[in-house]
Amino acid sequence: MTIQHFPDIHQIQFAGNGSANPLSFHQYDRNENVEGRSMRDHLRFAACYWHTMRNGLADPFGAPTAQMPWDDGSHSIDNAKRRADAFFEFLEKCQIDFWCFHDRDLAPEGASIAESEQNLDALVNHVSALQQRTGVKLLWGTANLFSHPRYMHGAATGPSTNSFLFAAAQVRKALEVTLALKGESYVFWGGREGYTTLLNTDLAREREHLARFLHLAADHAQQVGFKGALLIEPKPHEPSTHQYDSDAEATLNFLREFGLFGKFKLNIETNHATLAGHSMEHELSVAIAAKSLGSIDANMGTPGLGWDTDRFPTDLYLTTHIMLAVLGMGGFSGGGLNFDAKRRRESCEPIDLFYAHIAGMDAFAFGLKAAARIRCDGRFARFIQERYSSWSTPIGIEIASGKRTLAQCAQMATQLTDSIPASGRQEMLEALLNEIILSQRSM
Ligand code: XUL
Ligand code: CO
Repeated sequence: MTIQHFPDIHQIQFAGNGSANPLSFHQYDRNENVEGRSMRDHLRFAACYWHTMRNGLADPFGAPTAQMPWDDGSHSIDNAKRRADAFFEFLEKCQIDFWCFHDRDLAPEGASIAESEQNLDALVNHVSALQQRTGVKLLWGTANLFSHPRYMHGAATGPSTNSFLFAAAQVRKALEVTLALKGESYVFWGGREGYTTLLNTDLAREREHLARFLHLAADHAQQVGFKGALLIEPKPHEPSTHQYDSDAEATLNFLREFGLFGKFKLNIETNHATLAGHSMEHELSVAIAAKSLGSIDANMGTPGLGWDTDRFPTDLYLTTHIMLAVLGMGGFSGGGLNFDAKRRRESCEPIDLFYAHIAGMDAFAFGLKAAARIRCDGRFARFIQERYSSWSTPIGIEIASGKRTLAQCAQMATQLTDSIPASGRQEMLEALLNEIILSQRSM
């Protein structure tokens, strides 16, 4: 490596829970075996280009604060390449195996579609070499269909065909470069695919246009030989007042309604779950029940603030719940844990990028081990099995498999002695969760 952008930082190593070095992993030992696989294979960490390299940490009230010595602030290709160099140095030093990007984070938009595509190609060649040199892989790519003023009313759901066409050009190219970079998935997040006010909106038409757009994208992905998963990332609102793919249930319903189910899976993000008024484990459970969980955007919100604050995920209960869900579905196949997270505006030094990602990685390593202990302990699984045990009796099996009519069910009810159901034992189970999580602290 010629120029070092983080010259004072060596590769972060696992030092264990007692270590006083904040530039070391306390929980994440990438080769440690958990349930027969290495931690690294379970967690499949990714860093995102937009927050890590392009977010100056401005907020609605204040200017950017992030110090980025590698970035001269210009829209030149040289600057874009230097940023990519700094990013891959960061990934290697932080032991992060994957990355994610939007087309416009990576390369500047040009004066025409052709020029934008040339800019992107220049960067794709550059990062392709960086991927090769470092062994870092692309988890997913996406197109930014929300920042440019042309998308202010929506991209696929804009009232004019123009935005649909521009969006088609961007997605076609972004899909193709994701394929060229061997991306494992491709994500659609529709920040403007919703409405600001129903007073000017034909909601039924806009939903149909969104479905048409997704059909065209899926067909194109197939034509060009993209074998990865196509993922939709639900979010209820922000920047729109209402986003059509508002949560996992709504998105799955949308996919079924428009013949898209099976062609798309979901990328579930914690802070979007929070904004939708759900827990992350709720959103994951809904996606997994429909065999549609593709990947995870790992962050967390600040419920009291009510914005998409995209904090680094450091809540051990959250990471434990997420990893319980992931282990429960048999692990990721093409997905992973993408830190769609940004430092606080006050965490403005380059070294904070390391502290932030280390914090998230250690929290997930802890969550993975806690989840494995919960599964090994077996008490939750046994409690749930016992709670539904009547459904494993002949009567339960007959009802569930559709062999009994409502009248027959009603007849059977007359033979029952009415009884009070057993306790749900929520508090006992919450204490058990605490017990298992706490028992890991000394490890
Ligand atoms: C926005 C968000 C996006 C998507 C990719 O809330 O999460 O960064 O992950 O477009
Ligand atoms: Co996201």
